[in-house]
Amino acid sequence: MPQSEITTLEQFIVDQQALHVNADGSLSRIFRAIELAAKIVNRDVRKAGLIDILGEDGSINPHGEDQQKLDVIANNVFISALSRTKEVSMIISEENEGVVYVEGCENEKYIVAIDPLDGSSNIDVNVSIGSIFSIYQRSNPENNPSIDDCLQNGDRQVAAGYVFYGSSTMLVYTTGQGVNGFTLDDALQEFCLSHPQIKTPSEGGIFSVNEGNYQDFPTGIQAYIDYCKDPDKPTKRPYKARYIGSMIADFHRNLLKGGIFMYPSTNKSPNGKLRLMYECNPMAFIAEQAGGLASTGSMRVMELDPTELHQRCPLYIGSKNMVQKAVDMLHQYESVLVNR
Ligand code: P6P
Repeated sequence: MPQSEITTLEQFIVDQQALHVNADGSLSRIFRAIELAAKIVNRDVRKAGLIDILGEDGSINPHGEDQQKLDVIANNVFISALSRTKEVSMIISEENEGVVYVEGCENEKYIVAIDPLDGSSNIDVNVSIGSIFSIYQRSNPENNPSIDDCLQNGDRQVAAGYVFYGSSTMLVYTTGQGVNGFTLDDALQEFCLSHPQIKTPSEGGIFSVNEGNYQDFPTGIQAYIDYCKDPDKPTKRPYKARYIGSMIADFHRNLLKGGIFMYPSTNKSPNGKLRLMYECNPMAFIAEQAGGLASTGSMRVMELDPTELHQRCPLYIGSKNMVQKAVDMLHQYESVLVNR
């Protein structure tokens, strides 16, 4: 790409800010902080095998899960970078039980929800992982900050995105004006616009689900998985089964090529496994902005009003016709776990 055609994330942020006459630069400062954190985490992820940061940290996260060392490093990096912007009053993180109140920023207007390193169980086996973020404005910044400010549904997000530490490192995000992808040029250490205005195909040939849980899925989802596997030339089935065990990797491939990612409810996890505030909502914002769908099976993910910081919800996300088909079959069989 000729040098003159490179658009860096920094320039893109400046250009986007210029489009909003009332923009005061505070959201831009948050994006710059996320960019810096992404570069630091990328550096550590890329050398994880060379220095002693692989494996478990020995501590337990709020959900009773063993924390990987890189989980802790990534969490500290993102919280530090966001706090230093002086634009963020509260941070919600998968790695922190409660709200992180940023000292001296009680009356700042932004809240950021993060999964600092999603898929961390894959770190030690060199499988792609990622960081996810979701940004809200406080409904009442003049009031004392509280958890109530944080419990907003996904339709109220002002921005959302993910950093994908894959064969290349990408930052993909939306502010509601479409979805743009930036690839990190290692030599320049700049995220450069590589995927402008991403649109996801309405149909796809990939389904992503942990079939190890098949017996425990709602009947309608079992039927949809069987449908994906049934040979049918006109609809180009059987679809390809692709499941990496790292949502960002599965989501990103399906976003570009077309496909559906599912994490249904099961007996063991009646609300699925994935977290609403910092996994499902940000990915749903991106999916819908790219022309796809994101459903809990009962409603659009972004309509679900949160009641807890770390609540889970079932997730069906990706190409709109595939998601619609899966949800239709779920309802058609009318078999929710509670009635089985
Ligand atoms: P399972 C990683 O832990 C994660 O949160 C997602 O990134 C991934 O898609 C999912 O869990 C994998 O869960 O139960 O299939 O191993």
